[in-house]
Amino acid sequence: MNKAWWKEAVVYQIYPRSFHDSNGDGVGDIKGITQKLDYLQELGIDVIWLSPVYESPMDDNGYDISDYMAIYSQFGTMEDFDEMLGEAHKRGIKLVMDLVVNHSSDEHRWFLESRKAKDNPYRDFYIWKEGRQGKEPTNWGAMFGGSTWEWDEQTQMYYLHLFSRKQPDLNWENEALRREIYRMMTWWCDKGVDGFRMDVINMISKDQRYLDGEKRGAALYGDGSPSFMNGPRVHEYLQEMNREVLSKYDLMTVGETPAVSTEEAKRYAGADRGELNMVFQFEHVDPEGGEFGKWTTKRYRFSKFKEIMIRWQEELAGKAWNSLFLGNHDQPRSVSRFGNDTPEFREQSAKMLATFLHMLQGTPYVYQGEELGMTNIYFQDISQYRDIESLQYYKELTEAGLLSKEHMMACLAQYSRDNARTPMQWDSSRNAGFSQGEPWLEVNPNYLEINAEDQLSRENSVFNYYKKLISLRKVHPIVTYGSFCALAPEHPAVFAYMRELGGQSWLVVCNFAADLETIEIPKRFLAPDSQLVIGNTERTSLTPSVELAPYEAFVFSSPAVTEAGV
Ligand code: TEU
Repeated sequence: MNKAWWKEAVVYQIYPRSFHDSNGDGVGDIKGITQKLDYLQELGIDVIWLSPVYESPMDDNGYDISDYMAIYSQFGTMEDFDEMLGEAHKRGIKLVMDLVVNHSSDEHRWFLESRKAKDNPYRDFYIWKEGRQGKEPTNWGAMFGGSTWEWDEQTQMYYLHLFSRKQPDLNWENEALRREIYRMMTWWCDKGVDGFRMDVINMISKDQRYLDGEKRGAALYGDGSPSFMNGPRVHEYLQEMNREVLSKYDLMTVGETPAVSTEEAKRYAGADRGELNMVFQFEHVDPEGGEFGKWTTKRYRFSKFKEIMIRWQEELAGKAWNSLFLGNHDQPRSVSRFGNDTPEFREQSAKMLATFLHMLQGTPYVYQGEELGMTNIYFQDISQYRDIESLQYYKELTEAGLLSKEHMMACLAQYSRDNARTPMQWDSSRNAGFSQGEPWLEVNPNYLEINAEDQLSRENSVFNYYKKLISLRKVHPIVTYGSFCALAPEHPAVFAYMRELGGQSWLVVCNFAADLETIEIPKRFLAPDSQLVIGNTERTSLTPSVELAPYEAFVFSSPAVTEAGV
């Protein structure tokens, strides 16, 4: 298999608004990040993925960009950015930018021009359509509620927005637009950034027929996704972007691609495709909702989750590269969702999840606070939420009488994006050391028990467990390049697999349940030269049949690993 630095890396995602506030205005900022680079170096991560820091009206916390080449003033200045980049590089940490080019803000100069007149030179930078007998051009529902079409008085036409109405979709059919984007990307690359995480990049090409989507059950709108997910020209655009920009630098690129299959993923990230290095797939984190999508109170099903994870490992092997994640700024906290966030099992299950994820083949992503086992916040009142998606759906679904307020609050408690966005818990001082001012979103009151200062000082903390896991990757190529083989695929609570490279095998066993579970151990790990690599219990040796503690995880090597690696 071809070696690459981004395969060997561990990525840490920073959501700047919630990471660290250096000036007491209640909002995280770039200087705040620079101040915490030593912390990240201590953890051992190689790459930061920085959620958007560009100029923005903040309708969607920066995923609505009004100037791609300027920094949002509450986050700091371009000098602050350059300093952060330089300081990160000094510590051997690379920086990957969030590239949001499916849409811009409606306050971007291009859109302000575009909406002025039908013959404005920027008109075709966006997607404008006539209505159908006084109605929207299609029946599509937007990702944050409502229609995907907004009527514009000035020129008496609708514009398309797959997300909020303040996020008009850019028209990738237009070559002039594409050139502008490549120019902007080149500018960031010349500045020295190390790559891009590309927001909903599989939605940039729209089926030009603009057909109505299927309407399910009581849903208010049709599902337009067949017309824009993995659209007709998306691979052509990415190959062009690769030729024009990406191929000229040594970058890491990861496409955010909701609703992508393994077959599609191989097209985006296949080694020989000249597109991207890897994609984020979402099959394993898509809640099994019904007609209201993610608005459900259902917990995940382990058997389904396991089947999905195994399939991605097997089908991408040798052909494309996996990105590995259990949480991000759009998802619930991983320990609350896949582990157990009660005091009894929180640390244990957070370590188990980390073992499970970091030992798979692919590039692992740590979402800020995950390395501390930070949990969902379980807000009691809708006024505590800030996220546009949570607020808009609450309004839409309860006002239409489709879901009761109580039920919607329960859904939000499980799946609201604000769960991931509560401020980072640094220490036990006021506001968890996040800010001297009033935080823009409430700090989780459990910061007194869960915070970085405490965990750095405790050898058996979640933080120190992550640190050890990350360091294993640095020493043992088997973690990156070893093949994957699933064990006991039918086991209802245990996820077990083997990794192999050269003459070495690693056995990874993770109990996803709060109960004792039994698992049979392959013979070679019972031999005298088999050895514990890492684990979250006192266990140091194996028997043919092992009774696992709740949320136990371990990795054994056969034969034993050496300090210098294998
Ligand atoms: O998210 C893309 C996306 O598909 C979202 O609908 C995501 O699945 C949803 O937030 C889950 O509830 C990206 C960004 O990660 C997100 O923060 C942005 O809001 C969105 O694009 C628009 O830029």
